[in-house]
Amino acid sequence: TRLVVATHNPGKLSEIDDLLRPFGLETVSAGDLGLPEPEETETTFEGNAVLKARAAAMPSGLPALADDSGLAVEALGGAPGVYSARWAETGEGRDFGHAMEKVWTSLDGQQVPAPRRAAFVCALALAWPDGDAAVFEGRVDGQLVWPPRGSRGFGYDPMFLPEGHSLTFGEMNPDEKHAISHRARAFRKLLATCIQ
Ligand code: ITT
Repeated sequence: TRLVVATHNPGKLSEIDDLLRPFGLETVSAGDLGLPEPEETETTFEGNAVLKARAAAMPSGLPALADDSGLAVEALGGAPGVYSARWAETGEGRDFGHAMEKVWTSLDGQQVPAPRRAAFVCALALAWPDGDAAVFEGRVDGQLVWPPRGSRGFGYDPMFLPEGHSLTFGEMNPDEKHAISHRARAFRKLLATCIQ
């Protein structure tokens, strides 16, 4: 049976494909099936992940995996959080140079001991055609750096320095990122539960 990977984000899709590769599953993207993108109306990563997985599994009749993720900055009370993609919206699509600058400038004048602490969070949801779903969360803690460094990865990767490392996610190759990323951690939890 095929698994729908319910994301329209090419950076995520490529990472999820890497994580799934060892299992030899046949996958198809939501975009290739012509499935519409649901509106992300929930206020939590888990809620949006389940919403997106169900919106792909129920109409397609196939199991579906969805990812809702984002950057949570401690000094910003967890923002941009579930709005991470929306912080990048400009009139003409997404611009993460602009989003990273917005995060950095929002920290100006913040009177907290460690204003640059942040985490990436990822909720992965697996849904079945009948609407049943399971969701798993992974996170990686780190610090924000300015200016951004590196051109690999996607989204906010160039400004995120994972704890205990000297390269930002934007400077790491995919395997280095998978060894510690929020997405890979959520994926390992999903595997531990779903594949016995
Ligand atoms: P789908 O809903 O179609 O999957 P999306 O990009 O709209 O794609 P989200 O609503 O989950 O997905 O937005 C998450 C945003 O958080 C994403 O656009 C990135 O900017 C950021 N993000 C998530 N994981 C990231 C990672 O590993 N590295 C850098 N940025 C990441």
